[in-house]
Amino acid sequence: MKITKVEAIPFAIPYQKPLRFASGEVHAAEHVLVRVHTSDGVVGVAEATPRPFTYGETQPGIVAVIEQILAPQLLGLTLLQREAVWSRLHRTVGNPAAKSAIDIALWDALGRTLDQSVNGLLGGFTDRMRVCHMVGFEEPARMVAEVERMIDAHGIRTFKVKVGRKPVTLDTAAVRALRNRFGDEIELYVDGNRGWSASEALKAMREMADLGLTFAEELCPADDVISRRWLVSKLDIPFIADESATTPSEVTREVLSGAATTVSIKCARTGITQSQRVHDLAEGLGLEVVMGNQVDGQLGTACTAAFGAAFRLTSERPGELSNFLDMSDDLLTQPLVIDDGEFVIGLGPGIAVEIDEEKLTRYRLDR
Ligand code: MUC
Ligand code: MG
Repeated sequence: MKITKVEAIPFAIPYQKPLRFASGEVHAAEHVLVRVHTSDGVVGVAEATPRPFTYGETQPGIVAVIEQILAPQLLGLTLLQREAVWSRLHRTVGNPAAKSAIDIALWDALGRTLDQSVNGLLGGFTDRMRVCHMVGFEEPARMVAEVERMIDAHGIRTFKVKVGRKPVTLDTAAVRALRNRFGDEIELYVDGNRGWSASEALKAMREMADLGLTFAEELCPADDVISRRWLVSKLDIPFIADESATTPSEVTREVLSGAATTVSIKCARTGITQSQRVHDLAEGLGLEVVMGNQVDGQLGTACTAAFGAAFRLTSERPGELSNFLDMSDDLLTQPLVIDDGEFVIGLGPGIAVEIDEEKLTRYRLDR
């Protein structure tokens, strides 16, 4: 079970439809496939998603930090030494996506070695997750059409709508159009990706007070410390911390200071090991959680679903598991399926998905 090699392979797959939100936009999955090899000949896989507008990481940067700094420190450790792995990864600050992909690939390799699913190793609560789809910035009519497509084609009934544009009426009109068209048939919540000031956010939320939103996520900058607490104290729905709570200690700080009441757990930035800690912390503090999405491809989504379904708390809410549907292709031998609004996770070894080597050859950027 000793780690013998860690590969970082950049690849690019275009989106059929870009996702636009307040902090940036994604037109192609310019991700990094991480493969951890062991002395038993097992290979664990994971996907790192560079999100420079959130964490400062880029695709070449992720490849470089893995090849030059992170991987050499892990060689010779075993798959069971995850605490030692994280203490070595923590010698380098930042780089959450690079570190998380290594951690996920280790878990995948461990599952394959033991012939057990990662879902089962973590908790095995259920084998399915209800799905929430993220709707990016468009004209209201196009956002309505996208929701209609997701309901008709996949039975999805929960939608996270991106907000944070100025003037706020651009977004409030879009959310209202969705509620008017679909009524109580759908659940809606909003994510501002830090786009508004606290006062703009409050104005927008008051304009949408009659729309039955479940949550508001990251509406204004976390660094606006007092304004943000003021905003959260004025809202009558839970406030999800996403970019402001990317580690267990940030979760503690945000929640205990009154700057958030709910947490987004993203395996893409806390891997499996640290996501488990965020989960345990949230459970101990009595918080609702949402399994979030870093605009992941199918490999990242399969990991999020395996993790989310492993625990009661994380499987209670629909997970954000569907934005890979907008990609033109992916790397897996068997595409993931969302049917009747549900994602049924594989219970094969590891994360229970396989990389299609021909597709990897087609999309990799390093050969
Ligand atoms: C989200 O919840 O904010 C979009 C950008 C990003 O970093 O994460 C996604 C979704
Ligand atoms: Mg968010």
